[in-house]
Amino acid sequence: MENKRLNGKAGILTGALVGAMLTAALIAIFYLAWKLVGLPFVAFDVFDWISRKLPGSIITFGIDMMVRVIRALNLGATAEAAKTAEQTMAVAGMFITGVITGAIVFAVARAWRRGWAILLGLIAGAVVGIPALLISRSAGQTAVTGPWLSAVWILGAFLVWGVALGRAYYGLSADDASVTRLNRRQFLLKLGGATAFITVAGAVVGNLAAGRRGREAEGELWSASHALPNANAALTPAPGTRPEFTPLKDHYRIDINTIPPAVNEADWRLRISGLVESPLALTLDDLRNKYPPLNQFITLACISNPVGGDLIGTQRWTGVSLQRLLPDLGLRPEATHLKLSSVDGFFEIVPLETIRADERVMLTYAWDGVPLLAKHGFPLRIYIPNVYGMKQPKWIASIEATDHWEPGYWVERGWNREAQMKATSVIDTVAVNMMIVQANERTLIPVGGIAHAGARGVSKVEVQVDGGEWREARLREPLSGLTWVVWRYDWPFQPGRHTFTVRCYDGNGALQIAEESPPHPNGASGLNSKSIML
Ligand SMILES: Nc1nc2c(c(=O)[nH]1)N[C@H]1C(S)=C(S)[C@@H](COP(=O)(O)O)O[C@H]1N2
Ligand SMILES: [Mo]
Repeated sequence: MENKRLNGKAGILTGALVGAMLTAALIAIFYLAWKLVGLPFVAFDVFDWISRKLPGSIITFGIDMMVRVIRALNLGATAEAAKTAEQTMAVAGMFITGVITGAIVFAVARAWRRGWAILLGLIAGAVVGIPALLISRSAGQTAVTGPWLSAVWILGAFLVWGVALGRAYYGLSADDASVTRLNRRQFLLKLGGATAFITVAGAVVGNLAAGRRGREAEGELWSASHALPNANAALTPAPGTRPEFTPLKDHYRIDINTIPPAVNEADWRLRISGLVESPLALTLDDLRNKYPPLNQFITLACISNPVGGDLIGTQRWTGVSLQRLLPDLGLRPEATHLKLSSVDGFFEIVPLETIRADERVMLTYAWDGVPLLAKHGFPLRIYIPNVYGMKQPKWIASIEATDHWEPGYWVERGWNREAQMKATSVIDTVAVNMMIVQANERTLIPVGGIAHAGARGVSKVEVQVDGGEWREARLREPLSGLTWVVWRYDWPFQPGRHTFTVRCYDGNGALQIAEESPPHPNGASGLNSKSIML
Protein backbone atom coordinates (compact mmCIF):
# COMPACT_ATOMS: atom_id res chain seq x y z
CA MET A 1 0.00 0.00 0.00
CA GLU A 2 2.87 2.35 0.88
CA ASN A 3 3.87 2.72 -2.73
CA LYS A 4 0.44 3.36 -4.04
CA ARG A 5 0.54 5.86 -6.85
CA LEU A 6 -1.35 9.06 -6.29
CA ASN A 7 -2.98 11.63 -8.39
CA GLY A 8 0.13 13.67 -9.30
CA LYS A 9 -1.01 16.83 -7.57
CA ALA A 10 -0.77 17.67 -3.87
CA GLY A 11 -4.07 18.72 -2.38
CA ILE A 12 -5.40 21.64 -0.38
CA LEU A 13 -4.99 19.94 2.99
CA THR A 14 -1.37 19.22 2.20
CA GLY A 15 -1.07 22.91 1.31
CA ALA A 16 -2.47 23.86 4.69
CA LEU A 17 -0.02 21.52 6.42
CA VAL A 18 2.93 22.89 4.46
CA GLY A 19 1.68 26.41 5.16
CA ALA A 20 1.58 25.61 8.89
CA MET A 21 5.13 24.27 8.93
CA LEU A 22 6.63 27.09 6.90
CA THR A 23 4.72 29.82 8.72
CA ALA A 24 5.80 28.51 12.13
CA ALA A 25 9.39 28.74 10.91
CA LEU A 26 8.80 32.19 9.45
CA ILE A 27 7.36 33.49 12.73
CA ALA A 28 10.32 32.04 14.62
CA ILE A 29 12.77 33.73 12.27
CA PHE A 30 10.98 37.06 12.61
CA TYR A 31 11.03 36.62 16.36
CA LEU A 32 14.73 35.82 16.44
CA ALA A 33 15.66 38.77 14.21
CA TRP A 34 13.51 41.05 16.37
CA LYS A 35 15.11 39.94 19.60
CA LEU A 36 18.65 39.90 18.24
CA VAL A 37 18.81 43.07 16.18
CA GLY A 38 15.46 44.80 16.51
CA LEU A 39 14.03 44.02 13.08
CA PRO A 40 10.23 44.35 13.03
CA PHE A 41 8.10 41.57 14.48
CA VAL A 42 5.31 41.67 11.93
CA ALA A 43 2.77 39.63 13.90
CA PHE A 44 2.55 42.25 16.67
CA ASP A 45 2.64 45.21 14.28
CA VAL A 46 -0.28 43.87 12.25
CA PHE A 47 -2.26 42.94 15.36
CA ASP A 48 -1.86 46.46 16.77
CA TRP A 49 -2.86 47.99 13.47
CA ILE A 50 -6.01 45.89 13.30
CA SER A 51 -6.95 46.73 16.88
CA ARG A 52 -6.75 50.45 16.04
CA LYS A 53 -8.92 50.00 12.95
CA LEU A 54 -11.65 47.83 14.43
CA PRO A 55 -14.78 49.62 15.70
CA GLY A 56 -14.59 50.66 19.34
CA SER A 57 -17.51 48.43 20.29
CA ILE A 58 -15.70 45.29 19.17
CA ILE A 59 -12.48 46.28 20.92
CA THR A 60 -14.33 47.16 24.09
CA PHE A 61 -16.17 43.85 24.02
CA GLY A 62 -12.84 42.08 23.50
CA ILE A 63 -11.14 43.88 26.41
CA ASP A 64 -14.13 43.24 28.65
CA MET A 65 -14.18 39.54 27.83
CA MET A 66 -10.46 39.25 28.36
CA VAL A 67 -10.54 40.94 31.79
CA ARG A 68 -13.46 38.70 32.81
CA VAL A 69 -11.84 35.47 31.68
CA ILE A 70 -8.53 36.39 33.30
CA ARG A 71 -10.27 37.12 36.60
CA ALA A 72 -12.61 34.13 36.43
CA LEU A 73 -9.73 31.73 35.75
CA ASN A 74 -7.47 33.49 38.24
CA LEU A 75 -4.69 33.94 35.70
CA GLY A 76 -2.76 36.38 37.87
CA ALA A 77 -2.16 40.08 37.28
CA THR A 78 -4.83 41.22 34.83
CA ALA A 79 -2.72 43.60 32.78
CA GLU A 80 0.08 41.11 32.29
CA ALA A 81 -2.21 38.22 31.40
CA ALA A 82 -4.06 40.45 28.94
CA LYS A 83 -0.84 41.37 27.15
CA THR A 84 0.14 37.71 26.96
CA ALA A 85 -3.28 36.90 25.52
CA GLU A 86 -2.93 39.67 22.93
CA GLN A 87 0.51 38.47 21.94
CA THR A 88 -0.78 34.92 21.59
CA MET A 89 -3.66 36.12 19.42
CA ALA A 90 -1.25 38.12 17.26
CA VAL A 91 0.99 35.12 16.62
CA ALA A 92 -2.00 32.83 16.09
CA GLY A 93 -3.42 35.30 13.58
CA MET A 94 -0.24 35.28 11.54
CA PHE A 95 -0.05 31.50 11.74
CA ILE A 96 -3.62 31.04 10.52
CA THR A 97 -3.02 33.49 7.68
CA GLY A 98 -0.05 31.36 6.65
CA VAL A 99 -2.05 28.13 6.81
CA ILE A 100 -4.80 29.59 4.66
CA THR A 101 -2.27 30.99 2.19
CA GLY A 102 -0.66 27.56 1.92
CA ALA A 103 -4.03 25.99 1.14
CA ILE A 104 -4.80 28.65 -1.47
CA VAL A 105 -1.41 28.35 -3.15
CA PHE A 106 -1.80 24.59 -3.47
CA ALA A 107 -5.38 24.95 -4.71
CA VAL A 108 -4.35 27.39 -7.42
CA ALA A 109 -1.18 25.47 -8.28
CA ARG A 110 -3.27 22.39 -9.03
CA ALA A 111 -4.90 24.32 -11.84
CA TRP A 112 -1.54 25.34 -13.28
CA ARG A 113 1.50 23.52 -14.64
CA ARG A 114 3.68 22.17 -11.86
CA GLY A 115 6.62 24.21 -13.11
CA TRP A 116 4.82 27.42 -12.30
CA ALA A 117 4.30 26.62 -8.64
CA ILE A 118 7.39 28.53 -7.56
CA LEU A 119 6.30 31.66 -9.40
CA LEU A 120 2.92 31.28 -7.78
CA GLY A 121 4.55 31.00 -4.36
CA LEU A 122 6.55 34.14 -5.06
CA ILE A 123 3.35 35.99 -5.89
CA ALA A 124 1.72 34.71 -2.69
CA GLY A 125 4.72 35.91 -0.70
CA ALA A 126 4.34 39.36 -2.22
CA VAL A 127 0.59 39.45 -1.68
CA VAL A 128 1.01 38.76 2.03
CA GLY A 129 4.35 40.50 2.48
CA ILE A 130 3.62 43.88 0.92
CA PRO A 131 0.61 44.74 3.14
CA ALA A 132 2.55 43.43 6.15
CA LEU A 133 5.43 45.71 5.25
CA LEU A 134 3.22 48.75 4.78
CA ILE A 135 1.36 48.15 8.04
CA SER A 136 4.52 47.57 9.99
CA ARG A 137 5.96 50.74 8.54
CA SER A 138 2.97 52.92 9.33
CA ALA A 139 1.87 51.54 12.68
CA GLY A 140 4.59 49.21 13.93
CA GLN A 141 6.15 49.58 17.38
CA THR A 142 8.49 46.65 17.31
CA ALA A 143 11.29 47.75 14.98
CA VAL A 144 14.43 49.44 16.18
CA THR A 145 15.97 49.21 12.72
CA GLY A 146 15.43 51.92 10.10
CA PRO A 147 12.42 51.89 7.76
CA TRP A 148 14.27 50.72 4.65
CA LEU A 149 16.09 47.87 6.26
CA SER A 150 12.86 46.84 7.98
CA ALA A 151 10.95 46.92 4.71
CA VAL A 152 13.53 44.90 2.80
CA TRP A 153 13.63 42.40 5.63
CA ILE A 154 9.88 41.88 5.75
CA LEU A 155 9.44 41.62 2.00
CA GLY A 156 12.48 39.38 1.60
CA ALA A 157 11.37 37.03 4.35
CA PHE A 158 7.85 36.70 2.92
CA LEU A 159 9.18 36.15 -0.60
CA VAL A 160 11.47 33.37 0.58
CA TRP A 161 8.55 31.90 2.51
CA GLY A 162 6.35 32.08 -0.61
CA VAL A 163 9.00 30.48 -2.77
CA ALA A 164 9.34 27.71 -0.20
CA LEU A 165 5.57 27.14 -0.42
CA GLY A 166 5.78 26.89 -4.20
CA ARG A 167 8.84 24.70 -4.02
CA ALA A 168 7.06 22.39 -1.61
CA TYR A 169 4.17 22.03 -4.01
CA TYR A 170 6.67 21.27 -6.74
CA GLY A 171 8.33 18.60 -4.63
CA LEU A 172 5.05 17.03 -3.62
CA SER A 173 3.52 16.89 -7.07
CA ALA A 174 4.20 15.48 -10.51
CA ASP A 175 2.71 16.29 -13.88
CA ASP A 176 1.89 12.58 -14.24
CA ALA A 177 1.00 10.05 -11.58
CA SER A 178 4.62 9.12 -10.82
CA VAL A 179 4.54 10.51 -7.27
CA THR A 180 3.84 7.93 -4.58
CA ARG A 181 2.56 8.16 -1.05
CA LEU A 182 6.02 7.18 0.12
CA ASN A 183 7.70 10.02 -1.84
CA ARG A 184 5.23 12.46 -0.46
CA ARG A 185 5.54 11.27 3.10
CA GLN A 186 9.32 11.47 2.93
CA PHE A 187 9.20 14.96 1.52
CA LEU A 188 6.80 16.12 4.22
CA LEU A 189 8.89 14.50 6.95
CA LYS A 190 12.00 16.27 5.75
CA LEU A 191 10.20 19.57 5.49
CA GLY A 192 8.64 19.02 8.91
CA GLY A 193 12.02 18.25 10.45
CA ALA A 194 13.66 21.31 8.94
CA THR A 195 10.87 23.72 9.87
CA ALA A 196 10.53 22.27 13.37
CA PHE A 197 14.25 22.79 13.90
CA ILE A 198 14.07 26.39 12.72
CA THR A 199 10.97 27.08 14.82
CA VAL A 200 12.41 25.68 18.02
CA ALA A 201 15.86 27.18 17.49
CA GLY A 202 14.40 30.60 16.68
CA ALA A 203 12.13 30.55 19.70
CA VAL A 204 14.81 29.36 22.11
CA VAL A 205 17.61 31.65 20.93
CA GLY A 206 15.21 34.58 20.63
CA ASN A 207 14.06 33.98 24.17
CA LEU A 208 17.61 33.90 25.49
CA ALA A 209 18.33 37.18 23.73
CA ALA A 210 15.09 38.61 25.11
CA GLY A 211 16.58 39.22 28.53
CA ARG A 212 18.99 41.77 27.17
CA ARG A 213 16.41 43.99 25.58
CA GLY A 214 13.70 46.06 27.21
CA ARG A 215 14.38 49.08 29.33
CA GLU A 216 15.17 48.41 32.95
CA ALA A 217 14.90 51.06 35.62
CA GLU A 218 17.93 53.32 35.32
CA GLY A 219 19.41 54.44 38.57
CA GLU A 220 18.29 53.98 42.11
CA LEU A 221 14.62 54.05 42.91
CA TRP A 222 13.56 56.93 45.10
CA SER A 223 11.67 54.55 47.36
CA ALA A 224 14.79 52.49 48.04
CA SER A 225 16.28 55.27 50.15
CA HIS A 226 13.38 57.41 51.30
CA ALA A 227 10.61 56.96 53.79
CA LEU A 228 7.09 57.55 52.53
CA PRO A 229 5.61 60.89 53.60
CA ASN A 230 3.07 59.19 55.85
CA ALA A 231 5.55 56.77 57.41
CA ASN A 232 4.52 57.98 60.86
CA ALA A 233 0.77 57.74 60.28
CA ALA A 234 -1.05 56.52 63.35
CA LEU A 235 -2.90 53.65 61.71
CA THR A 236 -1.12 50.45 60.68
CA PRO A 237 -2.75 48.70 57.70
CA ALA A 238 -4.49 45.40 58.43
CA PRO A 239 -2.04 42.57 57.59
CA GLY A 240 -2.64 41.51 53.99
CA THR A 241 -3.58 44.97 52.74
CA ARG A 242 -1.90 45.67 49.39
CA PRO A 243 1.22 47.86 49.49
CA GLU A 244 0.20 51.47 49.86
CA PHE A 245 2.98 52.44 47.46
CA THR A 246 2.89 50.15 44.43
CA PRO A 247 6.37 48.81 43.64
CA LEU A 248 7.40 50.06 40.21
CA LYS A 249 7.64 46.55 38.82
CA ASP A 250 4.12 45.71 39.95
CA HIS A 251 2.24 48.71 38.58
CA TYR A 252 -0.36 47.65 36.06
CA ARG A 253 0.16 48.47 32.41
CA ILE A 254 -2.64 49.16 29.93
CA ASP A 255 -2.31 50.51 26.43
CA ILE A 256 -3.04 49.77 22.80
CA ASN A 257 0.35 48.24 22.06
CA THR A 258 1.31 44.58 22.07
CA ILE A 259 4.74 45.69 23.21
CA PRO A 260 5.53 49.17 24.50
CA PRO A 261 6.91 51.66 21.98
CA ALA A 262 10.65 52.13 22.42
CA VAL A 263 11.51 55.81 22.19
CA ASN A 264 15.12 56.87 21.80
CA GLU A 265 15.79 59.87 23.99
CA ALA A 266 18.42 61.33 21.65
CA ASP A 267 15.96 61.48 18.75
CA TRP A 268 12.96 62.50 20.79
CA ARG A 269 11.62 66.05 20.96
CA LEU A 270 8.42 67.35 22.44
CA ARG A 271 7.08 69.20 19.40
CA ILE A 272 4.76 72.10 20.08
CA SER A 273 2.76 73.48 17.19
CA GLY A 274 -0.65 74.80 16.13
CA LEU A 275 -1.89 78.08 17.58
CA VAL A 276 1.51 79.21 18.87
CA GLU A 277 3.69 82.16 17.92
CA SER A 278 6.39 79.79 16.68
CA PRO A 279 6.72 76.02 16.85
CA LEU A 280 9.00 74.63 19.54
CA ALA A 281 10.93 71.43 20.06
CA LEU A 282 11.89 70.66 23.64
CA THR A 283 14.30 67.97 24.76
CA LEU A 284 13.75 65.88 27.84
CA ASP A 285 16.62 67.75 29.50
CA ASP A 286 14.87 71.04 28.77
CA LEU A 287 11.92 69.78 30.78
CA ARG A 288 14.06 68.29 33.51
CA ASN A 289 16.49 71.17 33.95
CA LYS A 290 14.68 74.38 33.11
CA TYR A 291 11.71 73.86 35.37
CA PRO A 292 11.39 72.98 39.03
CA PRO A 293 10.42 69.33 39.36
CA LEU A 294 7.01 68.65 40.81
CA ASN A 295 6.70 65.45 42.85
CA GLN A 296 3.25 64.02 43.45
CA PHE A 297 2.04 60.74 44.89
CA ILE A 298 -0.71 59.67 42.52
CA THR A 299 -3.14 56.79 42.22
CA LEU A 300 -3.85 55.92 38.60
CA ALA A 301 -6.74 53.64 37.64
CA CYS A 302 -7.94 52.24 34.37
CA ILE A 303 -11.57 52.74 33.44
CA SER A 304 -11.63 49.01 32.59
CA ASN A 305 -10.86 48.13 36.19
CA PRO A 306 -13.71 46.07 37.66
CA VAL A 307 -14.72 46.70 41.28
CA GLY A 308 -11.95 45.10 43.33
CA GLY A 309 -9.71 44.69 40.29
CA ASP A 310 -5.97 45.20 40.01
CA LEU A 311 -5.83 47.84 37.25
CA ILE A 312 -5.00 50.52 39.80
CA GLY A 313 -1.73 51.57 41.37
CA THR A 314 0.02 54.30 43.33
CA GLN A 315 3.38 55.77 42.43
CA ARG A 316 5.49 58.86 42.94
CA TRP A 317 5.28 60.93 39.77
CA THR A 318 7.79 63.63 38.89
CA GLY A 319 7.49 66.21 36.15
CA VAL A 320 6.75 69.77 35.13
CA SER A 321 3.50 71.46 35.99
CA LEU A 322 1.86 72.34 32.70
CA GLN A 323 0.69 75.58 34.28
CA ARG A 324 4.32 76.47 34.82
CA LEU A 325 5.22 75.55 31.23
CA LEU A 326 2.29 77.32 29.58
CA PRO A 327 3.75 80.86 29.40
CA ASP A 328 6.79 79.49 27.56
CA LEU A 329 4.73 77.89 24.80
CA GLY A 330 3.84 81.19 23.15
CA LEU A 331 0.16 80.34 22.82
CA ARG A 332 -1.91 82.59 20.60
CA PRO A 333 -4.98 84.15 22.24
CA GLU A 334 -7.37 81.99 20.17
CA ALA A 335 -5.96 78.80 21.65
CA THR A 336 -8.38 77.01 23.97
CA HIS A 337 -7.21 73.39 23.96
CA LEU A 338 -4.07 71.31 23.75
CA LYS A 339 -4.10 68.16 21.66
CA LEU A 340 -1.52 65.70 22.97
CA SER A 341 -0.46 63.00 20.53
CA SER A 342 1.62 59.94 21.24
CA VAL A 343 4.02 57.89 19.20
CA ASP A 344 1.50 55.02 19.10
CA GLY A 345 -1.32 57.09 17.58
CA PHE A 346 -3.08 57.61 20.91
CA PHE A 347 -4.22 61.18 21.64
CA GLU A 348 -6.22 63.32 24.04
CA ILE A 349 -7.50 66.88 24.13
CA VAL A 350 -7.03 68.93 27.29
CA PRO A 351 -8.86 72.25 27.77
CA LEU A 352 -6.51 75.10 28.72
CA GLU A 353 -9.08 75.90 31.41
CA THR A 354 -8.25 72.66 33.16
CA ILE A 355 -4.54 73.47 33.13
CA ARG A 356 -5.03 77.07 34.26
CA ALA A 357 -7.25 75.94 37.13
CA ASP A 358 -5.03 73.15 38.40
CA GLU A 359 -1.27 73.29 38.85
CA ARG A 360 -1.23 69.53 39.45
CA VAL A 361 -1.72 68.81 35.73
CA MET A 362 1.78 67.66 34.94
CA LEU A 363 4.03 66.48 32.12
CA THR A 364 5.66 63.54 33.84
CA TYR A 365 9.12 62.16 33.12
CA ALA A 366 9.85 60.00 36.15
CA TRP A 367 8.20 57.42 38.36
CA ASP A 368 9.82 56.50 41.65
CA GLY A 369 12.70 58.84 40.91
CA VAL A 370 13.84 57.16 37.69
CA PRO A 371 12.97 57.89 34.05
CA LEU A 372 9.64 56.34 33.09
CA LEU A 373 9.93 52.70 32.09
CA ALA A 374 9.18 52.07 28.43
CA LYS A 375 5.88 50.41 29.36
CA HIS A 376 4.82 53.36 31.45
CA GLY A 377 5.38 55.93 28.73
CA PHE A 378 9.06 56.87 28.39
CA PRO A 379 9.99 59.63 27.88
CA LEU A 380 6.90 61.68 28.74
CA ARG A 381 3.32 61.23 29.91
CA ILE A 382 0.71 63.56 31.30
CA TYR A 383 -1.08 63.53 34.61
CA ILE A 384 -4.58 64.95 34.85
CA PRO A 385 -6.17 64.69 38.29
CA ASN A 386 -9.45 62.89 38.78
CA VAL A 387 -9.82 61.22 35.38
CA TYR A 388 -9.18 57.61 34.42
CA GLY A 389 -6.01 56.58 32.59
CA MET A 390 -7.79 56.52 29.23
CA LYS A 391 -7.46 60.33 29.09
CA GLN A 392 -3.78 60.44 30.02
CA PRO A 393 -1.40 59.78 27.13
CA LYS A 394 1.94 58.05 27.64
CA TRP A 395 4.81 58.36 25.10
CA ILE A 396 3.79 61.92 24.26
CA ALA A 397 5.41 63.16 21.05
CA SER A 398 3.63 66.42 20.32
CA ILE A 399 1.33 69.09 21.66
CA GLU A 400 -0.83 71.04 19.26
CA ALA A 401 -2.62 74.17 20.43
CA THR A 402 -6.13 74.33 18.94
CA ASP A 403 -9.31 76.35 19.32
CA HIS A 404 -11.76 73.50 19.82
CA TRP A 405 -12.51 70.35 21.74
CA GLU A 406 -12.38 66.96 20.02
CA PRO A 407 -13.02 63.49 21.39
CA GLY A 408 -9.82 61.67 22.38
CA TYR A 409 -8.80 58.15 21.39
CA TRP A 410 -11.14 56.24 23.70
CA VAL A 411 -13.92 58.82 23.64
CA GLU A 412 -14.01 58.35 19.87
CA ARG A 413 -14.44 54.66 20.61
CA GLY A 414 -17.49 55.05 22.78
CA TRP A 415 -16.17 55.64 26.30
CA ASN A 416 -17.31 58.43 28.61
CA ARG A 417 -16.28 61.94 27.55
CA GLU A 418 -15.30 63.09 31.01
CA ALA A 419 -14.11 59.73 32.32
CA GLN A 420 -14.18 61.04 35.87
CA MET A 421 -12.88 58.53 38.37
CA LYS A 422 -15.68 57.00 40.41
CA ALA A 423 -15.33 56.45 44.13
CA THR A 424 -14.50 52.82 44.87
CA SER A 425 -13.51 50.80 47.92
CA VAL A 426 -12.03 47.34 48.20
CA ILE A 427 -11.58 44.73 50.92
CA ASP A 428 -8.05 43.41 50.52
CA THR A 429 -7.99 41.24 53.60
CA VAL A 430 -9.94 39.68 56.43
CA ALA A 431 -6.90 38.75 58.46
CA VAL A 432 -8.30 35.70 60.24
CA ASN A 433 -4.85 34.57 61.37
CA MET A 434 -4.11 37.89 62.98
CA MET A 435 -6.63 37.91 65.80
CA ILE A 436 -6.13 40.51 68.43
CA VAL A 437 -7.13 39.45 71.91
CA GLN A 438 -7.97 42.44 74.00
CA ALA A 439 -7.69 42.87 77.74
CA ASN A 440 -11.44 42.47 78.09
CA GLU A 441 -11.06 39.08 76.31
CA ARG A 442 -12.82 40.32 73.21
CA THR A 443 -11.20 39.08 70.03
CA LEU A 444 -10.82 41.40 67.06
CA ILE A 445 -10.01 40.50 63.47
CA PRO A 446 -8.37 43.16 61.30
CA VAL A 447 -10.22 43.82 58.07
CA GLY A 448 -8.74 46.28 55.60
CA GLY A 449 -8.12 47.55 52.12
CA ILE A 450 -8.13 50.70 50.05
CA ALA A 451 -10.65 53.33 49.01
CA HIS A 452 -10.19 55.77 46.17
CA ALA A 453 -12.10 58.69 44.69
CA GLY A 454 -9.69 60.34 42.27
CA ALA A 455 -8.44 63.72 43.41
CA ARG A 456 -11.52 64.24 45.54
CA GLY A 457 -10.03 62.12 48.29
CA VAL A 458 -11.89 59.84 50.66
CA SER A 459 -13.60 61.22 53.75
CA LYS A 460 -15.11 58.09 55.24
CA VAL A 461 -15.14 54.31 54.83
CA GLU A 462 -17.78 52.02 56.32
CA VAL A 463 -17.95 48.27 56.71
CA GLN A 464 -21.06 46.14 56.97
CA VAL A 465 -21.07 42.59 58.29
CA ASP A 466 -23.85 40.20 57.27
CA GLY A 467 -26.15 43.01 56.20
CA GLY A 468 -26.07 44.66 59.64
CA GLU A 469 -25.25 48.23 60.60
CA TRP A 470 -22.61 50.16 58.67
CA ARG A 471 -19.63 50.70 60.97
CA GLU A 472 -17.04 53.35 60.42
CA ALA A 473 -13.55 52.13 59.57
CA ARG A 474 -10.37 53.99 60.52
CA LEU A 475 -8.45 55.76 57.77
CA ARG A 476 -4.71 55.93 57.44
CA GLU A 477 -3.37 59.33 56.47
CA PRO A 478 -2.89 58.98 52.70
CA LEU A 479 0.33 59.53 50.73
CA SER A 480 -1.27 62.61 49.22
CA GLY A 481 -4.64 64.07 48.31
CA LEU A 482 -4.29 62.32 44.94
CA THR A 483 -3.92 58.76 46.19
CA TRP A 484 -6.08 56.04 47.57
CA VAL A 485 -6.60 55.79 51.30
CA VAL A 486 -5.83 52.68 53.33
CA TRP A 487 -8.63 51.80 55.75
CA ARG A 488 -8.92 49.32 58.59
CA TYR A 489 -11.75 47.95 60.64
CA ASP A 490 -11.10 45.67 63.62
CA TRP A 491 -14.09 43.39 63.64
CA PRO A 492 -15.31 41.79 66.88
CA PHE A 493 -14.92 38.11 66.06
CA GLN A 494 -17.85 35.72 65.93
CA PRO A 495 -17.59 32.15 64.65
CA GLY A 496 -19.47 31.08 61.54
CA ARG A 497 -19.82 32.26 57.99
CA HIS A 498 -19.68 36.00 57.44
CA THR A 499 -19.93 38.43 54.58
CA PHE A 500 -18.12 41.77 54.71
CA THR A 501 -19.07 44.68 52.49
CA VAL A 502 -17.33 48.03 52.19
CA ARG A 503 -18.34 51.46 50.93
CA CYS A 504 -16.77 54.91 50.96
CA TYR A 505 -17.59 58.59 50.75
CA ASP A 506 -15.51 60.91 48.64
CA GLY A 507 -13.95 64.14 49.88
CA ASN A 508 -17.15 66.03 49.16
CA GLY A 509 -19.15 63.61 51.29
CA ALA A 510 -20.75 61.86 48.31
CA LEU A 511 -21.39 58.16 48.89
CA GLN A 512 -19.97 55.78 46.31
CA ILE A 513 -22.46 54.32 43.82
CA ALA A 514 -23.76 51.02 45.16
CA GLU A 515 -25.54 50.00 41.99
CA GLU A 516 -23.50 47.57 39.97
CA SER A 517 -22.40 48.64 36.53
CA PRO A 518 -19.70 47.22 34.26
CA PRO A 519 -16.60 49.24 33.31
CA HIS A 520 -17.96 50.25 29.91
CA PRO A 521 -18.70 53.07 29.22
CA ASN A 522 -18.42 55.09 32.47
CA GLY A 523 -16.23 53.04 34.79
CA ALA A 524 -17.38 50.25 37.11
CA SER A 525 -19.52 50.82 40.16
CA GLY A 526 -20.85 48.54 42.89
CA LEU A 527 -19.86 47.42 46.36
CA ASN A 528 -17.03 45.01 47.06
CA SER A 529 -17.78 42.07 49.38
CA LYS A 530 -15.84 39.18 50.85
CA SER A 531 -17.24 36.06 52.49
CA ILE A 532 -15.32 34.04 54.98
CA MET A 533 -15.88 30.87 57.07
CA LEU A 534 -14.56 31.05 60.59
N1 LIG B 1 0.01 56.58 24.23
C1 LIG B 1 -0.85 55.92 25.02
N2 LIG B 1 -1.11 56.38 26.25
C2 LIG B 1 -1.96 55.74 27.06
C3 LIG B 1 -2.63 54.59 26.63
C4 LIG B 1 -2.34 54.10 25.33
O1 LIG B 1 -2.87 53.08 24.87
N3 LIG B 1 -1.45 54.79 24.55
N4 LIG B 1 -3.52 53.96 27.49
C5 LIG B 1 -4.09 54.76 28.57
C6 LIG B 1 -4.80 53.95 29.54
S1 LIG B 1 -6.28 53.29 29.01
C7 LIG B 1 -4.37 53.80 30.84
S2 LIG B 1 -5.34 53.03 31.99
C8 LIG B 1 -3.05 54.33 31.26
C9 LIG B 1 -2.24 53.25 31.96
O2 LIG B 1 -0.97 53.70 32.32
P1 LIG B 1 0.07 52.62 32.85
O3 LIG B 1 0.14 51.53 31.84
O4 LIG B 1 1.37 53.32 33.02
O5 LIG B 1 -0.45 52.10 34.16
O6 LIG B 1 -2.30 54.81 30.14
C10 LIG B 1 -3.05 55.61 29.27
N5 LIG B 1 -2.18 56.24 28.33
MO1 LIG C 1 -7.25 52.30 30.78
